[in-house]
Amino acid sequence: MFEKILIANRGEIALRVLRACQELGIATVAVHSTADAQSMHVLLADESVCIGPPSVRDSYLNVAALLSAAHITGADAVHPGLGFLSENADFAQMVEDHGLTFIGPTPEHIRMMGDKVIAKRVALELGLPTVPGSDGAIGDIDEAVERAEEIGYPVLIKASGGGGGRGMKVAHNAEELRSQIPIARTEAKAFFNNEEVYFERYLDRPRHIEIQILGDGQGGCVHLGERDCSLQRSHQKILEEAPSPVLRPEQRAAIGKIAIDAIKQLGYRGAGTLEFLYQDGHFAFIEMNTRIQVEHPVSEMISGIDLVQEQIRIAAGEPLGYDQSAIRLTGHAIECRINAENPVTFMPSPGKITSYHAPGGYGVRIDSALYAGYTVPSQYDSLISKLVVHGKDRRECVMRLKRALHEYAIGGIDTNIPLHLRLLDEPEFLNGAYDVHWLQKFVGRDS
Ligand code: MV4
Repeated sequence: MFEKILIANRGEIALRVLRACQELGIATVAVHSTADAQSMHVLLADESVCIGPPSVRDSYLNVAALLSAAHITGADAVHPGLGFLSENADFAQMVEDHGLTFIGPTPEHIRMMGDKVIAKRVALELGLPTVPGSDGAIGDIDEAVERAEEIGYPVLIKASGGGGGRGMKVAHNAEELRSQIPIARTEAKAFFNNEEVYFERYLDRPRHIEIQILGDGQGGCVHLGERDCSLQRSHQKILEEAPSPVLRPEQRAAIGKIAIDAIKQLGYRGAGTLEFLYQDGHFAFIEMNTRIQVEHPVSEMISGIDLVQEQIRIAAGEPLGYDQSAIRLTGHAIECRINAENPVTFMPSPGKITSYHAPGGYGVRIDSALYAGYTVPSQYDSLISKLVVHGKDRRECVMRLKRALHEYAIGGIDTNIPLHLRLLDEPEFLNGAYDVHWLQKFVGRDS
């Protein structure tokens, strides 16, 4: 097992990784920008290194500074957390080239899944259901139109270097497809430095359902069921739950088996997430994430498995040591993402936390690096806390979540807690009848 892990991240996820290290008896190195010197992950780590000024480019994305910090502290592994360098294959390779262990998948798997055209082709080969589309990158426009006529309009043009919803374009007919492809290419080149684009049949009211998997790269592999992440606004997830309110146990078992078969064939090592669109009872693979995700706690709460500890054990070369028959998914879990933002305008609301009281009690978990007196910096994203609640069923979980949200007191800044409370009173949320477009309509309704 590792003796010392450098945590190449900040905020709640840095603290999440730090806690896993401490429970495994592993020493920790925090890194921080000058804006984060007083952060919780820095205060609780065994050692800390300042890696640069507030701008992420010069600090959390500064590979030379991170590798130097690992070297001077004698760390033997690097946990990238999420965002930042967590899905950067070159960084993973560089960490390994410096004699350190990258806590995550191989650089090859990261690179493969980072290219959405390759990821989709691999998914198809592995037996995952996908949405019919251009079958690879769009080359000749006439060929693209011909293919679109076969599968039917509307189609959605996506960037191969994209993901997460940026730079997508809908085309309702051949004329629109012809005009949108060059625009999509230009934008893709500008956003992702990769002009490759592809298209898929457009699903008009999908849910976003993702499967959490763990593989050890030695044949061991399990899934921890799904998370329903359909409640999003501008491609920002707001609330995630597990299990999905719309899946029956047979459907879960079926897609879970397909996911495990795929991951085993890949020889995948680490934690990963297969993202699907789900509509009219059918799953279609869209992307795979090769990192730990923000919403991983909901899977932990229903499975009792500490995903970050498992990431570390797997990276150290330990076999998973259990199979799917050992996985028992119980009850229901919901995560509310608490953002420092105005609950009506969604404008960021950084600043000093003047008072802080976190909820507690049975089934309540807070993943947050906040404390009274801390100043939420303006340079980073606005996620400041994750309230994660577990209950024996969805009804109990929702009631517990409501009372926990009412207990939560964050003074000095605006948060979206009022939005979460409104959401939990909404009949369509309560009966689970929402798709990926529902929340956007809900928040737009009375503003
Ligand atoms: C789609 C789609 C409909 N049809 N693909 C957006 C994020 C990116 N990961 C995939 N996205 C979508 N892909 C086809 N073929 C609709 C979306 C989509 C969406 C997906 C998940 C969560 C929120 C979304 C919001 C708008 C559109």
